[in-house]
Amino acid sequence: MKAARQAVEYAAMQLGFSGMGVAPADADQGNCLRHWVETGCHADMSWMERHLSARENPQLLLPGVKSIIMLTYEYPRSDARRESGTMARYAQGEDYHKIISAKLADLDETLSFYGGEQRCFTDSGPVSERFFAARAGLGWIGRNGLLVRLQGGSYCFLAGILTTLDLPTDEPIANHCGKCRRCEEACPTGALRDGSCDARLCLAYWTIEAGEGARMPAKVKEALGERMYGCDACQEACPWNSRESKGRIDARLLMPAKVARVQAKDLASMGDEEWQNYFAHSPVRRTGAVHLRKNIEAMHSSM
Ligand code: B12
Ligand code: SF4
Ligand code: SF4
Repeated sequence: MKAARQAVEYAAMQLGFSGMGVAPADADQGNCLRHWVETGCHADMSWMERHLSARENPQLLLPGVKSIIMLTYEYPRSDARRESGTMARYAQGEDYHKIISAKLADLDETLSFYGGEQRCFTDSGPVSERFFAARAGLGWIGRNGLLVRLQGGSYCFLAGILTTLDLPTDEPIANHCGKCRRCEEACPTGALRDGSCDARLCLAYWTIEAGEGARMPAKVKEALGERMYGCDACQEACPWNSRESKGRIDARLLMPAKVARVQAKDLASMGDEEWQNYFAHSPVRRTGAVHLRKNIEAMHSSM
């Protein structure tokens, strides 16, 4: 199956992915995930609970799966809205799910040619993407809980392909966090502990995922600052992110000028139609105008 691996790797690089590695599908994930859910760290993300068995056992997603191909796709390294309500770097441009899924479909076709059956995902299925990316040698799981790479740090999306093909696998690399704890120190709410992120305290959870009825605790609100959507503090602090990445950035992931310029207060008072006009193709759309307005209100009441 060396030829299949070479073919998919070549195609992935042509399609703009910046890295690829392969993990064995039966790699032991330990009980970190179960412990995380059982101790309530997933807050009200009940989907994390519902698909726990599948996350722990990829055979439930694709019977006969032998290998998991993990891929990285770069996203912008700067925040275009520094002055007017910040947005997480990953969400600056068009929705990555669509961009990456189309590329994964091409890779699926390549693998089918070699007789494989596949399931593809990019933050769209119950698969522990960071675990398999680290097992595939793409980087290590840092104290910020993210996949950190020697080249490019953590500013990348992860995507993967479960396949029934038995591909040559990669070895994990060493953890290079050493004695550094900058991410833990930089986290405004103390959400990071022992390399794990407690969503109940995480600003990314509160500004992106929290359900309609959830009320932001005072401690979280006080720490919000200018964050309108998502949080990058534990990535900004990481020394591995100050190194440039080799991968090129897809222009569709850059923020359109009109979104970069509009003030948070103007977004909050916009009607639904105008709002759609700003965020029609953005991942922010999934979170919705109501949630974004709530974030902006909380931002202003905490300052
Ligand atoms: C739920 C979720 C969140 C939640 C919870 C965060 C969290 N840390 O889990 C919230 C909404 C808070 C969130 C926030 C963010 N997220 Co998020 N999120 C996810 C999601 C959907 C699942 C993650 C998960 O399973 N969490 C549960 C915990 C327990 O799992 P885990 O930390 O990965 O641990 C596993 C392994 O690491 C392993 N493990 C860890 N330590 C050890 C030790 C040993 C010995 C062993 C054996 C195993 C092991 O075991 C665990 C189970 O497999 C993934 C996509 C996916 N399907 O994987 C994206 C994902 C992790 N998120 C991503 C991003 C970009 C973010 C944000 C940066 C967004 C932002 N800027 O606002 C923040 C960062 C917050 C942070 N520091 O983690 C990217 C990360 C890319 C990268 N380079 O790592 C992902 C991979 C999405 C993607 N496809 O690109 N996220
Ligand atoms: S995303 Fe922000 S709040 Fe969440 S763990 Fe990182 S620094 Fe802390
Ligand atoms: S800031 Fe330091 S401890 Fe945190 S992930 Fe980066 S290198 Fe590791």
